[in-house]
Amino acid sequence: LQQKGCVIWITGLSGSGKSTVACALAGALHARGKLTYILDGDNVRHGLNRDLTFKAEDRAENIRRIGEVAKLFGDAGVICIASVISPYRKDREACRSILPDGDFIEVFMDIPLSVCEARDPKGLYKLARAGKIKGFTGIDDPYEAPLDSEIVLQQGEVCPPPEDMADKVVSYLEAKG
Ligand code: GGZ
Repeated sequence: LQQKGCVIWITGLSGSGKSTVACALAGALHARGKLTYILDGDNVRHGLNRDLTFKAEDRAENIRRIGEVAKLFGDAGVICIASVISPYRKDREACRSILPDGDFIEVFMDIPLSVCEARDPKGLYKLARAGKIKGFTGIDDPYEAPLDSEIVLQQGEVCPPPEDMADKVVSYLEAKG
């Protein structure tokens, strides 16, 4: 396998498009003959992390485990794409710190809360506003936006196709060799 592993860490609010961009990115990398694996917060929480809640300590443990698993994939030469809210800066930085320099590439889905809430693909914001979900990120729980991500993905009036967002990540990886 002529491929160096790394971790692409996609952070952002619920409904910001992390999973969609992760899938588009995996597709774009597959088309270039690269082996990838997606660790999606929502999915991992059904298996490996099913013992964890959404309180801060459990979110930290969720991120720590996903970071360690992502590192194992990276060691195996896989491009591991983690798509998790990961709301706390220190938890994300802890994941960065266990990887060799340059192997942790943070992608910030810089989408305003108002846009994520208007999309509300699973109706979770509505439930959070109604007080039926407590501690929902962006509503009554914090999201600490990254200050110096390798890549920031934004949208203007209209949301760019996920493939275009994924291409920005691919261009970054190509530029870094
Ligand atoms: C945030 C929540 C919550 C609370 C359930 N806060 O958009 P989704 O639905 O499909 O993905 C979200 C997922 C977040 O899991 P993560 O493992 O990525 O979160 S973290 O990194 O903060 O540990 C959302 C759903 O779970 N969800 N309750 N209270 N998101």
